[in-house]
Amino acid sequence: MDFVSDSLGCEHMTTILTFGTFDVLHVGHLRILERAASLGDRLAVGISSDALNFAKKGRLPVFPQNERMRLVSALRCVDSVFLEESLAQKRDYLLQHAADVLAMGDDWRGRFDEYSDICRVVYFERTPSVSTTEIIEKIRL
Ligand code: C2G
Repeated sequence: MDFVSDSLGCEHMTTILTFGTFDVLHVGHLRILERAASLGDRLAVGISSDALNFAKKGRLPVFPQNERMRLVSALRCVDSVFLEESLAQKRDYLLQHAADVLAMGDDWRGRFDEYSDICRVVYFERTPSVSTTEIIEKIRL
C-alpha cells in the first residue's frame, strides 16, 4: 500500500490514471499498465473512444470501444476503466478521479507536463518491438 498525506495530515489511497487506445491488446500495453499500477493503490484507465481515435488517426480501431474496455478491465492490475472522449478533457478526468499520478508511455514525453500542477506526471519507456500497427501489418501479409 502506498499512502500519501493530504493537507490535514490524513493518509489516503493513491490513484494512478493512464490513457490509451489499447487496440489489439499486446504485451507492451500490459507492461505499461503493470508499471503504472505499481506506483500506487488503484489504477484507472481512460480508454480512447472510437470517435476520438478516428479524429486522431483517421481510422477506427480494430476492436470497438466496448470490447477494448472489457479487455483492459479484465486485467488483474486494472481497477477501473472509463471512456476518454476528448484529449482536451484530460484535466477534468484527472480531477474527477482525484488522480495522484498520471502515467504514460514516453512516446508522450513532455505532452502532459502541464498537469504537474495537480498530480505527479510519470513517463515510462515504451516496450520495444511491439505495436498494434505492426501486428495489423503482420496479420495482413
Ligand atoms: N505502449 C508501450 N509500449 C508499446 C506500445 C504502447 O508502452 N510497445 C504504451 C503507450 O506509450 C501508451 C499506452 O501503451 O502509454 C497505450 O498505447 P496506445 O493504445 O497506442 O495509446 P494511444 O493511442 O497513444 O492513446 O490521451 C492519450 C491517448 O489516449 C493515448
